Amino acid sequence: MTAQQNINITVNGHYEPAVITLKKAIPAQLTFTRTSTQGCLEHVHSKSLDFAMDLPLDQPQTVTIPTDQTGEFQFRCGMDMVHGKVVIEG
Ligand SMILES: [Cu+2]
Repeated sequence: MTAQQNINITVNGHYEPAVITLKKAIPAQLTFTRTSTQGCLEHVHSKSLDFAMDLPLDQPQTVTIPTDQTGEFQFRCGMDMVHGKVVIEG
């Protein structure tokens, strides 16, 4: 039984990994670390996961996301050009 789901995402012109699969009802955190000035990825946001934050270079930023619903939830860069998604499975 996993008590917590902690996912590290590297932001390096894109999101890696770009697809993150999580289990429903287990608390989850995403930690974004931007390691490149490439692109317009200094901001990340998600309407469906209800977060928005800046990503200072080489400073990991962590957000807690809801896991109460199954489905696919997109997150995007500041200009909505680069996408990633969280898939929550039951
Ligand atoms: Cu962008």
